[in-house]
Amino acid sequence: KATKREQWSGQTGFLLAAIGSAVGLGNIWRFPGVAYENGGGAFLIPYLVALLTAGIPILFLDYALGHRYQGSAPTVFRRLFRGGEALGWFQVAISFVIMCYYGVILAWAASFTIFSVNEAWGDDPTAFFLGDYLELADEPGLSLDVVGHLLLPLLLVWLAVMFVMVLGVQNGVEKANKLFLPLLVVLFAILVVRALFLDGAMEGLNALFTPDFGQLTNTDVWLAAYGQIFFSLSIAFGIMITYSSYLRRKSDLASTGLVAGFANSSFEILAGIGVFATLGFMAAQSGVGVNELEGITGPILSFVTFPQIISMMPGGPIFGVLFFGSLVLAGFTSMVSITQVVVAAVQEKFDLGRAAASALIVGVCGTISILLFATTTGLYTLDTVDKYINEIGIITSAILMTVIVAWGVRKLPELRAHLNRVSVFQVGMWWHWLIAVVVPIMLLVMLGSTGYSLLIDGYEGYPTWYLNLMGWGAVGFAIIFALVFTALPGRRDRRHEDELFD
Ligand code: LEU
Repeated sequence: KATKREQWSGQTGFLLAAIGSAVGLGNIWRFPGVAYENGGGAFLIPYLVALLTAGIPILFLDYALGHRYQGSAPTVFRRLFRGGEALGWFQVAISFVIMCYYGVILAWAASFTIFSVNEAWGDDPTAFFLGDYLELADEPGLSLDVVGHLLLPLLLVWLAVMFVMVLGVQNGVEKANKLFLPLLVVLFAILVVRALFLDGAMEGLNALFTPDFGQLTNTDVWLAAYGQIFFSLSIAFGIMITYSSYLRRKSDLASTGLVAGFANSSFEILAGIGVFATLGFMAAQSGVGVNELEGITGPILSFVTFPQIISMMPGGPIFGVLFFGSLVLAGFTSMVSITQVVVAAVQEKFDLGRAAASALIVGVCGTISILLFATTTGLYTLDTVDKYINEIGIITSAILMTVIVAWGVRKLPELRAHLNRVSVFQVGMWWHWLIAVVVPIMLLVMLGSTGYSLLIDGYEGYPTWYLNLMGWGAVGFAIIFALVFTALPGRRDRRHEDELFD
């Protein structure tokens, strides 16, 4: 059966969905910590350079590929070159892995929205999050001890995701974004304004924005900036390829990309302001400098430090609901986008209906999320998988994609013409240089250096067997997944080059 491809209702629907995907947990719980650790205000320089030299160019590449070749990632790359399907499935595999743990963080955020109402964490938020809530084991490992009370929120998250998936691109994904994104902006704006009026807010902002220029010569800082950009913009692992494939023929790709890219970074900086104003308050209350505070990174920032602060401030519960509610809204629209990558790919390959494909994928991912991340060792595993799949998986995918398109099949001129066809913003030759030369070199250096340090120094002092199994294992899983799904027999693709969407 030749069903017509789903479509967004129009360009605005697509733009909102693209921003909804980009703005996510990464903006609120990852960016502020990364910026703080990497030179504060000075980090903004590498960050902007990374956005302009890699983020926006690869965003354009994803858009051009998805829109021109009209398909999910495996379909797009198969149409692009022989054997390309495997690269597409590699991207799908990365999305699948991220999907499984992203849902878990979303479930925590949902629980904490409710916990905020009566400050359920009592007077020891650390013990509450790590002990009462996660029941975290002392040592990283693989326990099959599932923590019972984590199941209900997780189940609700998966059901909500499935509900949106079954409704489809226009009635599900687009509507969810049209509802949640504006709501997020309003709630988060209230939160930031409130934070700015807290005692000590300015000290916090100083800590974030005072540049430590010495850090500019530190390669790790540059690597962190490039690392942040891919996850944050949802690029190079299938999301934007999939989303742009639902755009109508006459769509302005490049201008939309610019708006989406800058909207995401603006939100990121806004989150930085909100979070640091709040940290400034905490520092003032505890009589220390902001740079003496601990617990400013990763899950601890959102789920331990914020609860501590919420308990200190007047009207804390409202602030808490705003903060965790924003995490849920932002995370949910990202979650939907990442699920769509997998659902669309499976649907196309095996000729399945939306409902069947969604049920299958959400079912499998839901089970994995429970067995790996809702156990007493779940936090360690989540942390490890996240690190390796981002810094090795996504970066490898981006290198393969840029090198093959630029040097293997030499499609950059064609793709640039495609971008410029109906666009107000015209993409110039600079784009070829960035995609063909600058991005691959930068990312290769990055991959080499991160890979080397992970091999030699490990990560967070976790045991080697564990890093091999869960970290390198996650990357290995993505490769095997790609090969297996490419090899499986599927629907034949009868589309020819000359039937391209142009
Ligand atoms: N861009 C999203 C974020 O910043 C993540 C992506 C995996 C959907 O949270």
